[in-house]
Amino acid sequence: MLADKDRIFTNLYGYQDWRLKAAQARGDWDATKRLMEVGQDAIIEEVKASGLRGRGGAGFPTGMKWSFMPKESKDGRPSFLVINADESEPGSCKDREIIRHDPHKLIEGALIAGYAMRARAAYIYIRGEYIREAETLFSAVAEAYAAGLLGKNAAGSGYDFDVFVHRGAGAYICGEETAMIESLEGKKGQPRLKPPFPAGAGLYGCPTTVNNVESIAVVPTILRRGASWFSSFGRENNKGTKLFQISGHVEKPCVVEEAMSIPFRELIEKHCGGIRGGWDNLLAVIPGGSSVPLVPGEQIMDCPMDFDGLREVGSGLGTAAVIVMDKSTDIVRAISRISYFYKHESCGQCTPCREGTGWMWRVMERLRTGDADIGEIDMLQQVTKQVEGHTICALGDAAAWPIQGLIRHFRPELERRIAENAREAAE
Ligand code: L3W
Ligand code: SF4
Repeated sequence: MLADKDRIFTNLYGYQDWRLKAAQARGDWDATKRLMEVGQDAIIEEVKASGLRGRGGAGFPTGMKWSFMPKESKDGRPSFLVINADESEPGSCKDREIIRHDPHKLIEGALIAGYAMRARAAYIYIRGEYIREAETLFSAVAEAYAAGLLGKNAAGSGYDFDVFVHRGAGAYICGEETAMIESLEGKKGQPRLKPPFPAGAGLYGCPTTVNNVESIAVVPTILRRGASWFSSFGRENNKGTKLFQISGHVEKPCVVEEAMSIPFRELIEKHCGGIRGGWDNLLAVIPGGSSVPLVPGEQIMDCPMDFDGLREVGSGLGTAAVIVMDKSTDIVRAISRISYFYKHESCGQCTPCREGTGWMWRVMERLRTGDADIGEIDMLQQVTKQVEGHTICALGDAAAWPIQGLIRHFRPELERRIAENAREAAE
């Protein structure tokens, strides 16, 4: 279990004040100028050495992403950092806790990351439903300006840097990085084709890096304690500490910072008081937010909770939103509800997603009630393959994968419902 002294988010539960004075007493904003003095390239190298991978779902190496940003401005164009606080993935609620209780870690991280990438400003895009969190963030940013930590000569570093907070309006798709950029520009939030990646042409056509809240908020501590400290947690390719958000049928749902790669059973035993009704009652787990396939209980027990471990069991770490389902769960209904979510949130600009998500949801509903033909299970599987990989953004994949997981692991349950429905109809 991660020792208290190794926790980055020391106010995760809000036992202390989030405001600047209290944050400084916990070590935030301590000699930030000195952290920056090592130079922009040295900061990027340190983040690379730490092994930090993006905490928003895709796990792209953070230092490498930063290194794609230009060192010299082309045609006088500024560079930007965009921080993705549009936390909308069902099951995910970690960025909310950071903003509620440790906002200065994020703001200090924004300055350091922005400086490393030679960015002129950071835009924090926060989901519209996070009303109180946005208020906290606005106040924390104002405090930082008032204390000279942002703006001209930020934190005495000689570097000018602004932070703007922008509220979203309730669309899940605005969490996709290029849709977020469109939305920030005042347009409808629809993903762009990549490439070009944002580092080449992002916000207002300028070089831009989009990073998740957690990815940015851990940076000051990584620099203070050193890359080797951060990389001492987890295992090769899966380094650091990580916020896990455990919901569903555990005794005590929680958000907790743990070492990456902690085995599933240990995570649940130590922090959630076990599975409701005991381990024999575990049915399945969605380990990374609704976009990743479910894993049957018996296959995840000893699985290291990291990018590689969860890939080996046919799923993914995603945002580390661990949704636990016990045997009381109607698993077909649960996945059908997730299908409805993706149908509802599709931005509609590409046909396989716009049409496919509605199709998949309607077939899922028929399978839920059993009012389907047995051949529709394979047909649904084929439809998911037509959607997966054939769309502009990852929402199409995210809609396909949970259904593929259901068919892979729970086909007998689907067949049972169809047979039962047919039997009842015949009676
Ligand atoms: C430059 C290249 N940049 C990749 C950058 C790219 C992006 C990052 C990852 O989806 C996942 C999705 C959801 N040159 C580059 C490059 N990049 N190649 O690296 O890119 P990518 O395309 O792998 O992922 P993505 O489109 O950012 C994110 C999954 O996360 N997810 C849910 C997310 C929900 C939240 C939330 O609510 N907070 O994050 C859960 O699994 O399905 O697969 O920056 O530009 N050659
Ligand atoms: Fe929009 Fe779906 Fe296409 Fe993404 S995959 S761009 S959400 S229609």
